[in-house]
Amino acid sequence: MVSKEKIIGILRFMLISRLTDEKMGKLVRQNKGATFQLSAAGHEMAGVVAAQNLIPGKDWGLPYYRDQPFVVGLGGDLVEIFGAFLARKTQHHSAGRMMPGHFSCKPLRIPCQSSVVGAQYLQAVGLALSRKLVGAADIVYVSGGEGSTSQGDFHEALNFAALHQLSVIFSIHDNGLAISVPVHEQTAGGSIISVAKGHVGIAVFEADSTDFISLNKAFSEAAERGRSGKGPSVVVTKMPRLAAHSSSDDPLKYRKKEELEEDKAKDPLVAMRAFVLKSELLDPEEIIQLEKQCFQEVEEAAAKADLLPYSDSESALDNIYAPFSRKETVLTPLSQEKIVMMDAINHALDEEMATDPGMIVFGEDVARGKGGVFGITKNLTDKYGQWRCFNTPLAESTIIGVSIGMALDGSHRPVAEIQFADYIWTGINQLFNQLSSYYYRSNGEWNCPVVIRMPTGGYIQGGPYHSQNIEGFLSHCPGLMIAYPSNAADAKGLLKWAIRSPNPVIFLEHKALYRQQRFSARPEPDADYILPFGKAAIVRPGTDITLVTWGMMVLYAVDAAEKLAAENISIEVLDLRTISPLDKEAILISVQKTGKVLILHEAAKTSGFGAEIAALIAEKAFEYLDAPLVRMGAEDTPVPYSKILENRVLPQPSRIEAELKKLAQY
Ligand SMILES: Cc1ncc(C[n+]2csc(CCOP(=O)(O)OP(=O)(O)O)c2C)c(N)n1
Ligand SMILES: [Mg+2]
Repeated sequence: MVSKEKIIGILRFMLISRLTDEKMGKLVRQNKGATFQLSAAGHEMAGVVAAQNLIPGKDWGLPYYRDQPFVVGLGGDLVEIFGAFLARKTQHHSAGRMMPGHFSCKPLRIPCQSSVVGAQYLQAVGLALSRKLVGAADIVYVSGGEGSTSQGDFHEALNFAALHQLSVIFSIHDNGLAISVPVHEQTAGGSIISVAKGHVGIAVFEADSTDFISLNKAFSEAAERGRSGKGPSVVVTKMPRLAAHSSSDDPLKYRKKEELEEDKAKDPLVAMRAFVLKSELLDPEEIIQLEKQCFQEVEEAAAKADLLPYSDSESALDNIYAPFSRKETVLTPLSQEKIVMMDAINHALDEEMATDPGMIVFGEDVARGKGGVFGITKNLTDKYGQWRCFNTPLAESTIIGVSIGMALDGSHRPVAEIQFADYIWTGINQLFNQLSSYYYRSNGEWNCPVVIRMPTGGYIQGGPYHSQNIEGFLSHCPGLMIAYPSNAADAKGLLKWAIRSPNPVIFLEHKALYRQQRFSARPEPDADYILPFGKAAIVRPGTDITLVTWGMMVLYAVDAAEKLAAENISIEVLDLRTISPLDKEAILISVQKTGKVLILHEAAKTSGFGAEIAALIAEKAFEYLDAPLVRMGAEDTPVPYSKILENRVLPQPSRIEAELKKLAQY
């Protein structure tokens, strides 16, 4: 039985959310400090009832942009909600970085939500796995509209939740429309229910937001399942969307007036009022009094929010990265014996797992004796247990989305593997649109210490899909740090820095260097060695030409420099080691000394990261140049399989030497 107070409380929260929406709508129409609104009118009952079945500050919520009622029902501060709506300097909800309706509140365990429809589901299941692994009895609530269930991420999340029997409640708000698209053009059979029911171990509840009893029963049963570790639930609730999709939308362009009128009969607030009256919990006069109180509360919150200051403009540059500084430690080799890069990486993982019980490794095929297709994570499962190094489904979006979720509660440090950099693309939304900006868009409230390792690069006859170099794409995404080591010692030191960093890091590992003996094998640094990002290495000092490069090309660069030294051409080889942060200073100092530059990378030349370096030199060291900048990269084609074709496309030592000679003679 639900108590009288609880039911009245639910009506009260529903009223507050509705009146908040009405007030916000007015502020937009009157152009009073707000330009955009996503009204939740019609969605109140599902959000509030769900919240009322959870424990604020203990359970987790990932409510989508039309789930303000959930945040209100959980006890979200109204002044903060209005403040965020007015883009003010609030403590939570991003202080004006995110559009209205994108919630973030650490004390309420609401991680910062994005605008990307459907991206929240995989983060929710990752978070639920993290909570399960630490033995917490928390529930993770995640909501989305029926349109969002068309996203692949939704289906990947259902699979992952079912696979690991996670304590997640998926609340689907079925208002029958995704902006203008009716559900019968969205989902076969007009509902996602049968798909959800097809998953083993997921409980599916159908509810209607005009029926408090059934809706509350659904959420209380779902919560009970979650609390007792019985597994995930999907609650699909029918509800009307009583307002436009947003304040920029006009429903009359795609709906008839009569339909809009009909929706009013399904208003959950009307239904809840009627329920409270019928149950004789309040009389009509008491309801009017309650409405008046709520109206007053909303007006006062809006007025208080209007007094909040705006964030100052310079703060737009704050919180791109979480602060972190670790000095380089002295490189003490364990012995003079050299190890190859793949072993150095394995040892870095092993040593960090030994010292940090929260560090976990996962990806495709990474577990047990296989240890990934390159064997980098070999035997970590046997050594540290099945949950410290585990296989994921074959789904890159899952890998990255789950990494985010697992990092959010601070109890885990995910180090995920993407089998080949070429396959990051199916996870790129989680990487570019979610992980990279979490810290920034939440104004530093949430950080995601995730490392994503990716074997990368060509020269192994991997064809178009096992040869890609993607650092240029990655470098265009603020919030990510990117390493691309050329040798075993650097790889070990950089990876250890990456794992300890509070920021998302991409760790690119060249496949052709994994076992490379002549150049990349090095004496192994001891377990304390840490190499901070952003510090290029002068691999070979020189005076005539600066050769800026990274990854596998460092090897070719050093070879070429050695050859040309015999012809009295002195080349300084600079190994960037990390793409982001970029050691601009080292580049400029070297160019100022030599006056000539070759920028060499393995990725296709056009829009490669070399273009950025060329621009840097042109901007900052133009007057030191004695010759035009030279850039060299692969041809602007995919990388073909046949060795003859691959050789033609990827940079070759003979061509590098020829370019350097030409430059020397200029
Ligand atoms: C991945 C993605 N594609 C498109 C959009 C633009 N968009 C925002 S809301 C929306 C409709 C979502 O409908 P639904 O999931 O049913 O939620 P509702 O708005 O009806 O509550 C679309 C297409 C987006 N934000 N994200
Ligand atoms: Mg919808």
